[in-house]
Amino acid sequence: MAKVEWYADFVDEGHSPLKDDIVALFYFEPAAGISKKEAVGRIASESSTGTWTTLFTMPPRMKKLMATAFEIDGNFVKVAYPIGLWEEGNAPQLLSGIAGNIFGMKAIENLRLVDASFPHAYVRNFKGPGCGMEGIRRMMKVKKRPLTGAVPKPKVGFSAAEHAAIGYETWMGGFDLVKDDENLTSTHFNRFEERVKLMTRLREKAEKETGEEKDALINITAPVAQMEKRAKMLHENGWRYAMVDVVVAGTCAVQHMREVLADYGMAMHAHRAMHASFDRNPKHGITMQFLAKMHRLIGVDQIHAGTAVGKLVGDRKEVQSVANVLREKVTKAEGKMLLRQEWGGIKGAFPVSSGGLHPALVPEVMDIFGNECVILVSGGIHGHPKGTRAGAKASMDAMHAKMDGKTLEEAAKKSAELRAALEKWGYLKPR
Ligand code: CAP
Ligand code: MG
Repeated sequence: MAKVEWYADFVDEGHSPLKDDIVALFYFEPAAGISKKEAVGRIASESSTGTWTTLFTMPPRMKKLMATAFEIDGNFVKVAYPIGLWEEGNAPQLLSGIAGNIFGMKAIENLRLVDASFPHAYVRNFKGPGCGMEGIRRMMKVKKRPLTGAVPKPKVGFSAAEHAAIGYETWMGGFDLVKDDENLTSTHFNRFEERVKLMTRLREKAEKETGEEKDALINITAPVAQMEKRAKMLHENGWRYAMVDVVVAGTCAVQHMREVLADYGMAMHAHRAMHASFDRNPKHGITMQFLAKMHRLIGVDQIHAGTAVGKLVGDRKEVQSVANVLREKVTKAEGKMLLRQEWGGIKGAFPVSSGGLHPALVPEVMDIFGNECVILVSGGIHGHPKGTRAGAKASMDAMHAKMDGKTLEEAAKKSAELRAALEKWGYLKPR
């Protein structure tokens, strides 16, 4: 019988990737009756030039564009992709390749894209973060400590005036940033334009009263033309950040808005809502490390990375590897979690730690991330027995205690706000 399929042509365990190849690491489980070799052949084929059957004819250049599965180690496989497969600077096209059809193949029971390493030939087509960590520290005049912020809670429902008033209390408690929640955009009770106007007024008041730089992560997520208008309005009102829900917005929109915001000299805060639909299952989907890598490459300035101690998934090892991907000049390989990545001139981006935090957990988050991060404490300040401003101050006092090498109990002797937070929550790790 004529040869029906050619998946085996995409497997060569002795293959050494070329300098300019993109190398992806997958976790895979073959379906019943499928060998590992057949499975990895399908992964390499379907994510590059192949299809399910042999073909009548093929131009000779195809040979040079085929991906090669070359290192099978248990349920992990590395696949080398010739650089010629990829359009310069087009992130969505890369995802359609190495994170596209392959997740739906019947011959594969489970598949997870763990990481990918990009050669300089690919990285050089991306600009990375416009501000980066240093640019944000200069912009906010925060030299050493983590940046801090909070979302008005409950998530949505406040009028623009109520929202701005809570924002003012947050700033006056010592926080740098007031963040919109991921599902707040422009609702009848809190129109974007109204919120910007009122927040601008209270930002100026808080900056005057504190002498500190204050800003906000105002959510511009919407169809792209609307996002452009919202970015422009933020810029015209002196805001230096904009927030985008990057997973729901999509890679094309994020790439475009990175350009728009960088032209304004503005930083992009990337919320990652929806990420857990594909990154929490250890056997299937796409890791947060890889999502973080793509967004640093595209050029967000900070992105949520988890807490390890809060209410949402992501253990210590994962959040630290995400932080490495975001911050390091060279991300070192880490077992079966991370491939080595040289970032060249691409600036580092801040990991954002948020979700179920309260003052007593701030030092532990700093143990995990160090100071090069953004810490968002939202319910954990608005639930403080003495209110938002006291909650923010309690969190700042906890942060300064950590930086001064003091325990929270010692610091609480001089901070009624921290003492009240400890009395309410202790060291609770919410689920
Ligand atoms: C946190 C939060 C953030 C989560 C997102 C929320 O509020 O505003 O969206 O941190 O998760 O809506 O839950 P709390 P992640 O501080 O009150 O929990 O950071 O893991 O992407
Ligand atoms: Mg939220």
